[in-house]
Amino acid sequence: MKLVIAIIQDQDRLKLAKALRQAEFQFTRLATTGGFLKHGNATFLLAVKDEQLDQLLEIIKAHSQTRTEYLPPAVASTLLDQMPTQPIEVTVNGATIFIVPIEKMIKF
Ligand code: 2BA
Repeated sequence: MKLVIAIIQDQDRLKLAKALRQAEFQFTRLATTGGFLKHGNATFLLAVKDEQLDQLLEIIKAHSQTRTEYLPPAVASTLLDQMPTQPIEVTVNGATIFIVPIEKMIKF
């Protein structure tokens, strides 16, 4: 079994949750915040059998979208060590996914 930790953009959380339910995946959804942009994002936790992994990744890929953000110089200067002269372009991936082995899963 694997634990899939998927960080996706807030705008995609509802459609991804719906698709996961339709495919009968169990999941936990956390409201999280990106350390750089300090925007809300969503983190999904899913424990799945190894043979379900490809299907799960396809669903996440199909329901998460890469977007470009433009940070005004004044906002960017609070995140970086310098004051840029132009807005900073930031590409936010549709999903950042960590896959880790599960030694044991227990429910009481
Ligand atoms: P944030 O930390 O808010 O980062 C949003 C986007 O800002 C990132 O998109 C990246 O394009 C950019 N970015 C992050 N740190 C930067 C820096 N020091 N300098 C310049 N640009 C920077 P993604 O890489 O697609 O990440 C989207 C979200 O996924 C992140 O939101 C964070 O919540 C999570 N994430 C990404 N990589 C991670 C990692 N290695 N560990 C834990 N969480 C991660």
